[in-house]
This record gives sequence, C-alpha cells and structure tokens, in this order.
Amino acid sequence: MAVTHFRTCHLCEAMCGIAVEVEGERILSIRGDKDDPFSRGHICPKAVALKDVHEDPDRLRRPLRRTARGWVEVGWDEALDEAAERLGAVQKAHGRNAAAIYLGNPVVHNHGSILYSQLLLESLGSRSRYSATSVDQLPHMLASLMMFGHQLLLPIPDLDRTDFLLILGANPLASNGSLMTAPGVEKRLKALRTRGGRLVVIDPRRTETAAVADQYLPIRPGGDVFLLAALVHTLFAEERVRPGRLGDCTDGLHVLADAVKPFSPEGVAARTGLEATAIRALARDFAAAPSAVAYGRVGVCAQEFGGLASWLVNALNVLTGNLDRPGGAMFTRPAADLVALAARIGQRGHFDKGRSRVRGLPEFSGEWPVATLAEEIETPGPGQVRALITNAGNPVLSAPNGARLERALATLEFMVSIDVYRNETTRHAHLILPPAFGLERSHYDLVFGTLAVRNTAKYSPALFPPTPGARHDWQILLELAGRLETARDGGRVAGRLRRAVLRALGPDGLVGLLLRFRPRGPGLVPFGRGLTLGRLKKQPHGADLGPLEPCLPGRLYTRAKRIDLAPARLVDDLRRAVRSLSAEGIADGALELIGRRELRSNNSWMHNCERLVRGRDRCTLLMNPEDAKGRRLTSGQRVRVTSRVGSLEVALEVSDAIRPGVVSLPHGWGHGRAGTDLRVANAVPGVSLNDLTDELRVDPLSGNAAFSGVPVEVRSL
Ligand SMILES: Nc1nc2c(c(=O)[nH]1)N[C@H]1C(S)=C(S)[C@@H](COP(=O)(O)OP(=O)(O)OC[C@H]3O[C@@H](n4cnc5c(=O)[nH]c(N)nc54)[C@H](O)[C@@H]3O)O[C@H]1N2
Ligand SMILES: Nc1nc2c(c(=O)[nH]1)N[C@H]1C(S)=C(S)[C@@H](COP(=O)(O)OP(=O)(O)OC[C@H]3O[C@@H](n4cnc5c(=O)[nH]c(N)nc54)[C@H](O)[C@@H]3O)O[C@H]1N2
Ligand code: SF4
Ligand SMILES: [Mo]
Repeated sequence: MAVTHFRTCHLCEAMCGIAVEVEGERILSIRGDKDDPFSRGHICPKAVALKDVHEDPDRLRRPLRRTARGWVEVGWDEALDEAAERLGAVQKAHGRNAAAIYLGNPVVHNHGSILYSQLLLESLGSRSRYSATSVDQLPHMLASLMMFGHQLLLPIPDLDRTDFLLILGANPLASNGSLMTAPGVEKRLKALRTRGGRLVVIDPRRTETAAVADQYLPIRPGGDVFLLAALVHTLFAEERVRPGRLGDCTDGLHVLADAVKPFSPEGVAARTGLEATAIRALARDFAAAPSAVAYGRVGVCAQEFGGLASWLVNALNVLTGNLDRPGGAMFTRPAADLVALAARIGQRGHFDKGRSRVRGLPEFSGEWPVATLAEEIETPGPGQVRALITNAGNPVLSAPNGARLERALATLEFMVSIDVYRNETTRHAHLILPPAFGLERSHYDLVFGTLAVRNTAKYSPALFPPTPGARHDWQILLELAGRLETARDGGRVAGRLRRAVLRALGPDGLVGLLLRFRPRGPGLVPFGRGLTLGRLKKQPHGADLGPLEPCLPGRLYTRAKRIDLAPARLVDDLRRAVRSLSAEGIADGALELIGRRELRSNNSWMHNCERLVRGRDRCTLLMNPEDAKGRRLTSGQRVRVTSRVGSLEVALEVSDAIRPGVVSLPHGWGHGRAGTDLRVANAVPGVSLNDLTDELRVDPLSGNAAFSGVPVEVRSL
C-alpha cells in the first residue's frame, strides 16, 4: 500500500516541504507539500532527484580503501580504526596541525553533521581547518561579526513585506535563495511587484531574476563596492540619512560619511560601468521607499572587495532606517536558536587571531581560507599539512585553482573522505567513509531556520531505515572522534562520558534540547508551555511561527549593544578601494570571467542524476555578441579560455544577456576524471570553472576567494 511521507528537501537553502509517496522501499513520487505553511507546495526539479541519489547505484554504501589493485570494500570498524590510526601517526610525527580538515557545503544541510563535526574538530585538535565558508559567505559573516558582534547574526531580507528589494550579485530564481531561505521565491517576487513594490537587480548578467525585475543594472564584475560606496555617499551628500529608531544605538555615522567621500557617483561611473545619474536615482528611490532592503549574495562576497561590499550593504540598510524593521533587513528568532547556542559556547566568531603559515592570510573563526590549502600542503616546514579529512566537500571542483589543489592532494601521506560519492576529490582519499543519505535520516534545519524570511520549525523523521550496516554522518564523526581521543590519551573518563551522552542523545536529542530553550521553548520543566520536539513531531508539515520581528538592540552581541557602522578594519580597507578606483583596468583584449548557477545543478555533486543533466549542454561559456564579433567567434563553436592558472576548451554561447567585456561559465563541472565512479556525470563531464579561477585572487581583508572578474583570454581553437 502506498503511503505519503512529509519532509523537507535538504538539497538547497529553500527548505521546501515535499510529499514523498512510497510503497515499501519504492519511491513512487516526490511532489511539493501543499500543506507546508512555508513553501506551500513549491519545489524545483532537484527535489525529484532525491529519489535518483537515493537509488543511485554509484552512491557508496560501504567504506572503500584505495589499494594498488583498485578500490576494495572494507568493514566499518577496520576503516575507522585505520583512519584514526593513520591520522594519529601523522600528527604524532609532525604535530597536530599536520592533519587538516575541510568541511563542505552539505554539512550545513544536515543537523547531525553540524553538531558532531564540532566534536571531530575538537578531537583532531588541529588548527588546520578549512571549509566552503571561505569560497562563499565569509565576508557576510565578517560584516555581521564586526557590526553586530556575532558572525551568525545575519540580516535577512523581509521579502514578503518589503516595498523595494535591491539585489546585488544573487540570482534566487536559479539558486532558490541564499542567506534568504524563501521557498518559491519567484512567487514572492511577483507578490512584491503586485503590491506595488519594486525590484532592482545589479548583476553583470541579465539573469533569470533580472528578467523579472523593474530595473536591471549591468554592473562590471567587482564594481559593487564602488556602487555601494557611491550610494552611501549620495545619502550623506543629499542629507537623506535617516537611521530612525536605531540611530540612538548606532556608532560611526560621521566616520562612515568621511570614508565614502571619495566615491561620488561620477567618480565610480567608469569602474562600475553605470551612469552617475542612475546611481543617484537609485540612492533616492531606495531612501524614499516606505521600506526597502539591500541584499547581496555570492556575486558580491566572492570578489576582491567582498568584505567591504557586505558591510556597505548592511550600512545602506542601517542608514535608511531599514535594519530591523518590517520590510527591511531583519533578524530571525528560530525555534532552535543557533545564534544563541553559538554565543553560549563562545563561538560568536573571531577574526585575524593568526595568519596562515605560507601566505599570511587572516584566520576567521578558527579557519584558514581554503584558497591557501594547496600551498599549505606543498610548502615544507613545521605545520605543513600532510594529512586531510574531507567531510562532504569537493574542493577539487569548488576551490580556486582546483587543479593545483588536486595535484597537492595526490601528495598527501593520508587522506580520508566522508562522502557519498567517489568523485574528483574523494578519488584521492586512501579511505572513503560513506554515510547514509538524505531520506534515510531525520531532518531538522538548524542553519536555514536561522536564515529564513519567516520564523518556522519543522522536524522530519527518517523515511527509510539506513541500509543495514550503514552509518550516519554523525555516527562516523563520533566514532572517528572517539578513536582519535582514545589513541591520544587512552580514553579519558570525561571524554568517554561526553561521547556516551552524545551517542545516547543523537542529533535529534540535541535538537530536542535546543528547542527547549526559551523564549519559544518551555525551558527544562517537563510540561511547560512552548515548542518541544515532541510537539513538533505532531506537525508533519511544519509550524509557522510568524513573520520576523524587530529585536534590536536586545539581540546585538556587541559590548554595549550598539551597532558599529564604521568598524576600523573596514574603514581602513576602504582605502584599498580608493586606490583601485584610480588603477588601470585589466589588460587590453582580456575579458572578465564570472560564474553562474543553474536550476538543475547543485554545486558539483548532482550531475550523476540523469534527469538533471539530460538535454542541452549547460556548461557553456557565455559571451556578448560584441565580444564574439570582435573575435570572429560564433555560437556553438569550441573556444579556448586561458587565465593565469589554467586553460580549457569549452563550447561558446553568444548571448546579449551578458555584459560586454564579461564571460560566464558555471561552476561544479569538470567530471570524467580517472578513478571516479560517476557513470552519468562522467558521460557529460563539462569543464571546471575552478581550473581557471586563481587561488591568489582573494579579498585580502577576509581571505575569501575572489571568483568574480578573473581576467581571461578567449580564442577560437
Ligand atoms: N568558481 C566558483 N566556485 C565556487 C562557487 C562559485 O560560485 N563559483 N560557489 C562556492 C560555494 S557558494 C560553495 S558552498 C562551494 C561548495 O563547495 P563544496 O562543499 O566543496 O562542494 P560541493 O560541490 O557542495 O560538494 C559536496 C560534497 O558532499 C558530498 N555529499 C553530498 N551529500 C552528502 C551527505 O549527506 N553527507 C556527506 N558526508 N557528503 C555528502 C558530495 O558527494 C560532494 O562530494 O563551492 C564554491 N565554489
Ligand atoms: N540550482 C542551484 N541552486 C543553488 C546552488 C547551485 O549550485 N545550484 N548552490 C547553492 C549555494 S552553495 C549557494 S551559496 C547559493 C548562492 O546563491 P546566489 O548568490 O543567488 O547564487 P548565484 O546564482 O551564483 O548568483 C550570483 C550572481 O552574482 C552575479 N555576479 C557575479 N559577479 C558579480 C559581481 O561582481 N557583481 C554583482 N553584482 N554580481 C555578480 C552572477 O552573475 C550571479 O547571477 O545557491 C545555492 N543554491
Ligand atoms: S528549491 Fe531547494 S529545497 Fe526546494 S525542492 Fe529545490 S532543491 Fe529542494
Ligand atoms: Mo554556497
């Protein structure tokens, strides 16, 4: 008999409710859950691919060891013992920091992995930590840390109530929203326009989102900091600054006014590619709207001025009185409050408490920029990385100059990957430890609940039991941590006790505890009023906890509960932008390369789903007709693209959707490598954008990768 199970899709940030119809072990269908109060039936094509990954014969189900005769399956105990022993041996011989760890994106989509990765990090005791954060949202976190005192206190656009949404460097119609969990974003944007609101999109490509906007401004890659500074400049120059309610608890207004003086709309016109009149008009419209919110995402933070741009986006919201008010940029009050938890365990974040060994880039909250990982492996000396754990990451395809990183991985003394596929990264591991996947585990969105445009909570039990003998991510992390600790100190009582408690509670038990926190939870009294895991389990479609509510200054984590509008490090860094304003552009004839996301991809790892890769080739180089004509290139022909670090061949797609002078290639492709086990993906390999991106191009302030605007040359083959 067919039964329908309701849960949340965990693939991207949108948290769509899905209804999965199953008969025994067979998945009959996956549809949008109309009764999910948040997503109201919305899904995208990837949801259905959950079935494909679940059933994928290439998905790993048993630990694998790489041997001279190829890959062989090994038992869990043997694999875990070996991993801990070899990591321990490297650490013993070369020091703790010789074993590094990289955490990838799917960690944050998995409550077990988030909570138990922490334990592994501690047990490893190494300062060599890396994650996808430094190729993604690090600058946003840095801005929040500096302005609001907490790296996770991220302002979220109040999408459903705003009158004016200014989007910079995000394409939610393809990405389904990021640091803005909003399932069905297209409908929500339509609603914004229906209620008379306005949508403005700033992007070098006229994206799917730009196509539904009232206004689209084709900015030059990396021009955002100049545009934003000019917008702030205009607000001050025209006396349009109205911080409103929060004015009394905001510091640095005058410092900011001074700092942006060099950025007149005329002065930034060439660097942004936008007319001064358009910039001024935008500042006026934004300031005049009843409510407005500026929202920047990957396109503004993965660039050379990412930290500055993220800060100025926030500043624009503060200066116009749009921070922490309905229709502006607001903060969530999630049921399980990760922000409060992080603060309690002393993880509000920190910055530049040390510099990376080889290049001297700053640490952020205990992590080094992943753009430095290859050189840390290659460069001899104390602290050289000689062993690596990857957990749910594919940095060979996702980190800048992945080709160099890949060569470096091949030289490691030991590498172990916790992953569901043998792919471009994990093929270099000596051991792969594959966890149970998606539908086989329970789900609670710890992270994306914190980033959602409404307060919601939803718990989904596992749909299927794990394949017999399989382990969950959290179990692998816990087991590995236990073995590392035992090998090091013989298994001290405190550590053993802690692990026993964590094993008994499991991730669901921990979420249950988190949910008990006030104000939404009942506290620790057994029958108190409020949300508990037990009560949430009775709401399979999820609970709507209402719109976002103003919470400042109370929720600030700065010392005197004040907003720092002009943090010294950021103001200083603005001088770099002033210098760059008068610097020469890129070389004659060069083009600026940017990335792109497509609805049917999910970073690097869903191309093994037949239904997502079927149809036309999506891994193409977009080029404006003007640039194509000048080079005598035509759509469909193959071209060679060359950057400082690499060169590749790809099919050209001529399109006026991209700004002249800019070309675009999606990331996450470049399959088909020897030793990988991805039958579908390898048949449509594409090329890796990150074989062209440059590990030396970073935002020097934050250390985040600067993917946007890599200079390249393009010629016919
Ligand atoms: N040029 C360029 N590069 C980019 C970007 C860009 O825009 N342009 N975007 C960047 C961004 S925003 C990000 S977040 C990074 C992503 O960077 P990564 O996280 O390094 O890459 P992913 O492609 O997400 O790889 C996820 C890995 O996790 C595995 N996996 C999937 N589900 C699970 C699971 O449940 N458990 C475990 N253990 N493993 C699992 C997959 O098989 C895959 O190997 O890429 C970045 N790279
Ligand atoms: N379908 C799909 N959805 C995804 C993902 C995926 O790979 N596929 N990845 C997920 C992840 S990990 C993340 S972090 C989010 C990211 O979510 P988004 O940030 O919405 O992702 P993108 O579509 O990469 O949007 C970035 C936009 O910035 C533009 N851009 C590039 N350079 C510049 C610049 O210098 N200035 C400006 N103003 N714009 C620029 C690009 O053209 C692009 O349209 O998406 C998530 N959702
Ligand atoms: S938008 Fe994201 S969460 Fe929603 S169905 Fe698609 S992949 Fe899943
Ligand atoms: Mo990301």
